[in-house]
Amino acid sequence: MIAGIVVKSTGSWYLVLLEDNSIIKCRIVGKFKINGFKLTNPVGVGDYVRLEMEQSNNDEEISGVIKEILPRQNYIVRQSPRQLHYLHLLAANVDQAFLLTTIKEPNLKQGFIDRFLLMTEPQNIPTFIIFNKSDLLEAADLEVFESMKNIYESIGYVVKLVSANDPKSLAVLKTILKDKSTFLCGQSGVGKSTLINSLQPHLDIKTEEISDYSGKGQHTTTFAEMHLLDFGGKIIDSPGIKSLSYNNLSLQDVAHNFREIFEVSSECKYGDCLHRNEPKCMVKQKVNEGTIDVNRYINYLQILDEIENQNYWELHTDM
Ligand SMILES: Nc1nc2c(ncn2[C@@H]2O[C@H](COP(=O)(O)OP(=O)(O)O)[C@@H](O)[C@H]2O)c(=O)[nH]1
Ligand SMILES: [Mg+2]
Ligand SMILES: [Zn+2]
Repeated sequence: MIAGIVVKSTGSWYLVLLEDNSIIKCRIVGKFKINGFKLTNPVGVGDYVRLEMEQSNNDEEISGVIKEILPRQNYIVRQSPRQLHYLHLLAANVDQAFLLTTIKEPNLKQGFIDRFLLMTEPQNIPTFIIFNKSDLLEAADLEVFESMKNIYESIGYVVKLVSANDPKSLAVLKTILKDKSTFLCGQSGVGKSTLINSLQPHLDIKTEEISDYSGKGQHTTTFAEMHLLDFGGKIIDSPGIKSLSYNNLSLQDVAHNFREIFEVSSECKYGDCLHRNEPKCMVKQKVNEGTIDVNRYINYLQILDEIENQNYWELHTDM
C-alpha cells in the first residue's frame, strides 16, 4: 500500500500528498468515530494514511481509496455547526497552533479567544495567540492589546503583535513555524489567508475583501488545507469559524482546560467544584481579588451554561 499525508479534507473526498510529491484525490469507505462521537469527516488534514489505487472503470476523477489511518499524535475537533451530534475533524498530528485574532477589523471578542483555546488545550497543543493588523492600531488600541497580552501571558500563552505585511513580523513568525506542523485558526477576516500568502507568496490563496461587495463567501477558505512552507514546516489553514460550541466536552473538561482556573481548583473545598455557587471556592476568591481575569471567568461560566442547556452559541450574539 502507498503511504501519504492528507492535505485537504472535504468530507466527501480527500487530497493526499504522496512521498513522490504527487497529490492524489481519494475517497474513504467505512465509519469512524472519536470518543464515541460520529465524525462528519473521518480523515483530517495532517492524518497519515495508507491507500490503494482504484481501478478506473469509468470517468470518475477519484483515483485512490484510503484503507488505513495511522495512529494520531493528537487531533483538533469542533462540534459540527450543522449537525449537533457530530464532530468535525479539523486537523491531526499538529505540533502547535496559531490563534490569529485582531483588536480591530474585526473588533476584538475576548470570548472568541477563550473558545478557541478550548479546542487546543484538551490536547495540550502549544498555542500562540497572535494579534494581527498591528498597522491599524492607535494608542488606545495598543492599550487594549497590552491588557490582553498581560492576561494571556500571565496564564502561560505566548502573545505576539504582528502585521501580515510587515517583514519583521514575518521573520518572527517564520522562526516559530520552521520545521513544525502548525494549525492556524481564527475567526474569518482576521487575515489567516493573507498571512500564509505573505509567508509563502507563490501559494496565492484567495483572500476576502471584508468591506464592500456582497458576493458572500465564495472566495474564502471552506475546508482546512495544509500548505508546505519552503523554509521548512507545514501550516494548516482552517475555515472561517463563525461559532464554537462544546457539547462534546463535559463540564469538568471545561474546568480542567481553563488553565488558571484548574491551577487553583485544588484549593476549593469540593474536589468536583465547578466554581459557580459552591462554598469556599478558591476560583471565585481569585476572581474577586482580581488575580483571575473576570472576563475569562464569565466566558467560562457561559460555556458551562451552554453545555448544560445544549445551547448553540453564535458569534453574532455580542459578548
Ligand atoms: N490592515 C491590515 N489588513 C490586513 C492584514 N492582514 C490581512 N488584512 C486584510 O484583512 C482582510 C481579510 O483577510 P483574509 O486573509 O481573507 O482573512 P481570513 O478570513 O482570516 O483568511 C483582507 O482584506 C486582508 O487584506 C494586516 O496585517 N493589516
Ligand atoms: Mg481565509
Ligand atoms: Zn471552585
